[in-house]
Amino acid sequence: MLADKDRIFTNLYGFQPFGLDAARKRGDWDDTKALMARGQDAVIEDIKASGLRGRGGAGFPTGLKWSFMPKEPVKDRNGNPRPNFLVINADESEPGSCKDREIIRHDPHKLIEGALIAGFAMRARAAYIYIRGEYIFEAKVLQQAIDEAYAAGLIGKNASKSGYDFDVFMHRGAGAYICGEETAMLESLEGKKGQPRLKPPFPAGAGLYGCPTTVNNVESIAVVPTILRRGPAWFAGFGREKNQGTKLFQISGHVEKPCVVEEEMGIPFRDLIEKHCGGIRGGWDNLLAVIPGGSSVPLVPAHEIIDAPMDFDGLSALKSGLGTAAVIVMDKSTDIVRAISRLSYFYKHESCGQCTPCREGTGWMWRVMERLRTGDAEISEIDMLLQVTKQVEGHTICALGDAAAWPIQGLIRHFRPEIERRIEAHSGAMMEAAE
Ligand code: L3W
Ligand code: SF4
Repeated sequence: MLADKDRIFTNLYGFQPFGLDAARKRGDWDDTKALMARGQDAVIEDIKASGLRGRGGAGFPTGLKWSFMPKEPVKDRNGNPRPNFLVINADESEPGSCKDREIIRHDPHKLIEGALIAGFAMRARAAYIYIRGEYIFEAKVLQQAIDEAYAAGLIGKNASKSGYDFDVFMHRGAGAYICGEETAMLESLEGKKGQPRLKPPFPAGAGLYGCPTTVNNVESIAVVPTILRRGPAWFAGFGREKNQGTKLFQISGHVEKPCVVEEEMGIPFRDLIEKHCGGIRGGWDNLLAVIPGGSSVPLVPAHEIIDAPMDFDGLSALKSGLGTAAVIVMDKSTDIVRAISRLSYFYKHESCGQCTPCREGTGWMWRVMERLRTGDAEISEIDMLLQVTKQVEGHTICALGDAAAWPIQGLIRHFRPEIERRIEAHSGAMMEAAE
C-alpha cells in the first residue's frame, strides 16, 4: 500500500482549503523558478525517465509526447512564427471516471503549476484548460486558483520570476462527451462543432489554430511538479517497467465504500478493494465482474480480475485496459446484459455522427443489445452482433467507435451463456403463451 509520505495528492479529500496559501504549505509553488532554471530539455528528460504515461486513457508516454513539440518556432506561410500551445483535457466524461474532478476541486494549484512547467518545457505560450461543462463548482474553484496565481505573479508575464511569459486560460465545455477526444477538443476551443479530426497530423504537428499543440490529461500534468521535486527515480520506483508511478483509482459500484484513492500502479485488484473500499458488497463470492478502466474497456469476470495487477500490461493481458483507472465493480445482483446495453446507448447518444460505421453502428449495436437484454432475439444474432462490432472497431475516425465495440465484445466473450439463456427463456415463454 502506498505510504502517506509518497502521495502526490495530499489534499485529495479536501481536508484543507484549495487556495494558494494552503497549497504553498503543501509544497506547491515551492521555488518553481529553480525547477524551470534547469532548462526545457532537462524537464522533458526527467519526465521521460520517470516513466509517466498519459493518465487520460491511452497511456501514451508523456515525455515522448512532449518531445514531439518543435523547439524552434514553426513559421506560417507569411513567415510569421506560430506559437506552441498546451491544452489540458479536463473534459472528464467517461462513465465511472471522476479523478480529475477531485484534483481540480481540492488541489488546483498542482495543476496550474504543472501547466506552467509543462508549457515551459514545450516552449508553449499558453495553456488552455478545457473543463467539462457540468463541472460548475470545479470551474469556479479553478478560475479562482488561476486568478490567485496571476495575482501572485506565479503565471503571466515573467511567471514565477523565471523570465518566461505564460498564460493559463480556462474554457468550459458544453456537455458533449466527444469533446474529450483531443482533436474534437481543439475544434471546440476554436469555436467550431466538436468533431474529431483525422490523425495524422497529430496535434504536435498541427493543433490549436494549426499551431503545434500537446493535449494532456489533468492528472498527467498535475503530477509533474512533484516528479521534478522528488526526482524521476522516485516516481519510477513505483510499479514495474512501463507501468510506473502512482495513480488515482476511482472505485464505484458494489463495494462497501466507493472512493477515489492514489495508489501504486500495479496494486492487485483484491488489495485495492480490501484496503480502500472495505471489500465487495456481500463478500468476494458475490463479485460478478469489473470494468477496470472506465466504460470504454471490456469487462473482466470475477475469477480473472481478483489477483490481477492494476496497470496497463496487467489489464491488457486480460483483453481489457487500465484506461482512466475508473474501476466499476458489479456484484451478482447486476443485470450484466442490461448494464452493457446501457453503455451502448451512451455511445450511440454521444457519437458525433461524422463517420458511417460509428453513426450507424452504435445505433445498430444498441438496438440488438436491447433485444438481447429482453431475450427477444435469435441465438445467431449474438455472432452477428460480434461481427458488427468488428466492423466498427478500427474503422472510424476516432476511438469512440472502438469504445462502443469493446464493451459488447467483452460481454459476449465472458457472458455468452447468460445471453443464450435469456433468448431460450424468452422463446420458451412465447411458446407457452401460444399453446
Ligand atoms: C504524435 C504519434 N502523437 C499517438 C498521441 C495522440 C494522443 C495520445 C494517445 O484516446 C483513449 C481512448 C478511450 N505522433 C502519436 C501521437 N500520439 N501516436 O498520443 O493517442 P491515442 O490515439 O492512442 O488515444 P486517444 O485518442 O487520446 C484515449 C480511452 O482512452 N478511455 C478513456 C477516455 C475518457 C477520458 C475521460 O473521460 N477523461 O479520458 C478509456 O479507456 O477510449 O481509447 O495525444 O495524439 N505517432
Ligand atoms: Fe464521430 Fe464516432 Fe466517427 Fe468518432 S468514431 S468521429 S465519434 S462518428
